[in-house]
Order: sequence, then structure tokens, then C-alpha cells
Amino acid sequence: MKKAFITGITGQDGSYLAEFLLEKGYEVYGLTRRTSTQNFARIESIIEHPNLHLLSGDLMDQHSITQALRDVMPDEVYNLAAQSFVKTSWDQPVLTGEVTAIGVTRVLEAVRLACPNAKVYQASSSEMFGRVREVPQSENTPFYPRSPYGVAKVYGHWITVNYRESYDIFAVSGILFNHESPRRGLEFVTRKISHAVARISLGLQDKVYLGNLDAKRDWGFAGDYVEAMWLMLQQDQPDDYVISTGETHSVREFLQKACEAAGIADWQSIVEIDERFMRPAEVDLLIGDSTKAQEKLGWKPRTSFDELVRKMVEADIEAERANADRK
Ligand code: NAP
Ligand code: F7E
Repeated sequence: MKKAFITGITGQDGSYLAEFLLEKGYEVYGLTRRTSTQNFARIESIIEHPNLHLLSGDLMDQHSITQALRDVMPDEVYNLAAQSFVKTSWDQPVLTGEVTAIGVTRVLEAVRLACPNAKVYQASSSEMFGRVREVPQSENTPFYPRSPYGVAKVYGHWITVNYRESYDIFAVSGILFNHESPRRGLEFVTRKISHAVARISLGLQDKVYLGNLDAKRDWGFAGDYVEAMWLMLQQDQPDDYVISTGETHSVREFLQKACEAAGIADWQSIVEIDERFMRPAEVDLLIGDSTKAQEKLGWKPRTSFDELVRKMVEADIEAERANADRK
């Protein structure tokens, strides 16, 4: 039975990846950090699974990662933990650098010392392209990050490449464009919209306050994207891949579709623009070219934009109804 070690298992991607790997018959080990209230909502459905094991550790703490890897001796390591909210990276740039950038070195050092034969996946991001040098963006597009988060991810990307080249570690960087789901954190724009629209359709709230409606993203479904992470580690040679849908849509379009899915006729009546949600710097036209992943990994996205929006809105309506019934 293969062993996989996941940092960030309590996050959106970590929870989908853990489910995916358990289904494939893996023994899954997840690193979780100590919090005053337990934060296992996204892994609730698998928490009792006999092949799921949680270990305590933090990307800020080298020893905890090294010790966890020594205890587990995994075949595959997925480094998904990060301070992942771009807006917060301007408020907490040092923490973002510590976790999202240096945290990657800590994981790689731990692998080098404890389990150098393990294959490593690093969660890189389309935010590295920022002020884009070309459209669409591929593995060969130069980086120009536009946020402390993007800068930290560029560091994480290059240190991964460096450990591959310096120590012959099988380390890959997956350059993933935005991917969303009903498990997305409420602060990200897609979930903020699906959640608000669901509540508005049920008469529980009146408005949603948003920033830049013209911002565009290449949005896919997280459940499709975790398969690409796994595929990257099943190859004979380590390499880096862009994972994306190749389509771009604006925040406005997302809102319109979400309103349609919830049966709200006039989307303009429910939205207010709020300066607080504008960013000091925006990225440009992010749209990914995942030809390499399609050709070499045989991966392609399965969920369309419309399906994604519908799935998120329906899940939020169901959850809000269940909440209301409990009260
Ligand atoms: P997420 O939902 O924000 O999850 C982040 C995870 O990291 C959580 O499990 C969190 O733990 C953990 N974490 C944060 N700080 C930590 C620390 N100091 N030590 C240990 N764990 C820590 O993010 P996601 O959307 O699943 O994304 C997964 C990864 O892919 C991230 O690295 C993100 O930057 C990257 N990425 C995401 C996207 C996307 O569109 N989703 C696109 C490209 C790249 P808690 O639950 O305790 O907070
Ligand atoms: O913003 C605009 C905002 O916060 C998307 C992370 O997973 O993907 C994610 O980062 C866009 C931005 O995601 C609001 O200005 C408008 O242009 O949902 P987001 P993100 O910044 O793209 C990348 C690939 C990652 O790697 C990150 O980890 O939406 N926007 N109004 C808003 N955004 C938010 N959050 N809230 C608003 O009210």
C-alpha cells in the first residue's frame, strides 16, 4: 500500500486529494496544525477512514515536519499548506513569506533528510504570472508576480526546481490556475458569491458587497485538479505543468450565472461595490495553456464553468436550508 503525506489536508484541495488517494487505496497521512477549535469540517466524511492518519505539525516549525516524515516515510509528499488568500498577503506579507515561501524549503529539507526517495508535489500558482508577459500562460511564460503571495509562490517554485536539480529529488511544481468548489473558503470571490446568492434566494440576506467585477480568472473545479497533482507524481521524470481550463470569465459573469442558478432575476439589484475588496495591484488576463498536461499526463478538466457555478450555488442553498431547519 502506497503512503502519501499531505500538508494542508484541512484545506479545499487537501480534502479532495485525500479522498482521491484513499479511493486509490493509499494510506494517507495529513499534517494538521494546532488550533484552539478543531478545523476538520472539510475532512469530516473521511475522518474515521482506517487509512487516514493525522499528525500534528506546522510549516513554521522545521522539526515537526522532519519528524513527521521520519515517522511516516511516505512514497509521495504533497505540499499544499500555505497562507493562500492573496488579499491577506498585503496585510501579512512576512507571515505569507514564512509559510508560503520558506515553508516550502522546510518541507524540501525535511524530505532531503528523512525520505529523499519520496516524490514531492509543490502547489504553485497562476498568481506567479501576475502582470502577464503573454496570453495564454504556459510553463515557459516568465513570472511577474503582483502580490506578496505571488512573490512567495515564485520562491516556492524555484526552490522546488533547485532541490530537483541540486539533490536529484523527484520534485514537481504544479502551476495551477484558480480552482473552486463548494469547499472553497468563504473569503474567495466565487464562494463569497455562491454563499451570498444562496442566502439571498432564501430571504436570509439582501446584498453582496464585492470589489472589482471586471477581474477575470480561469476557474476550474478543484476535484478535477487534484487528479492532475497525482498524475504529475506518477511520471518517470519530474517536470512542471500548467493546469487550467483555457477559458476566462469575469467576476460579473460568475455573479450573473450564480443568480441564474438561484432563480434571482435581477443580479444588479443585489450587488454593491465596496472599496474594501479592491486590491493594491491586480493581475492581468490570467488564462492558462495546459496543452503539456493534456499531452503528457492525459489530463483535462471535466467540469465546465456553468456546471461549477451551479454546483457551488446548489450546495450552498442546500447547506443554508439545512441550517435553517436546525434552528
Ligand atoms: P486553503 O483552502 O487555504 O488551504 C490551505 C491549507 O494550508 C489549510 O489546510 C491550512 O490549515 C494549511 N496551513 C496554512 N498555514 C499553515 C501552516 N503554517 N502550517 C501548516 N499548515 C498550514 O488552500 P487551497 O485552495 O486548498 O490551496 C492549496 C494549495 O494550492 C495552497 O498552497 C495554495 O496556495 C495553492 N493554490 C491554490 C489555488 C486555488 O485556486 N485553490 C490555485 C493555485 C495554487 P488550516 O485549515 O489550519 O488553516
Ligand atoms: O479573487 C476579485 C479579486 O480572492 C479573484 C487563490 O486560491 O487563486 C486564488 O487567488 C478575483 C480578484 O482569488 C472580490 O480582485 C472582486 O481579482 O477569489 P480570489 P485569487 O486572488 O485569484 C490563485 C490562483 C491562488 O493561488 C490563490 O491561492 O476576484 N474580487 N471582488 C474579489 N475577490 C475577493 N476575494 N472578494 C471580493 O469581494
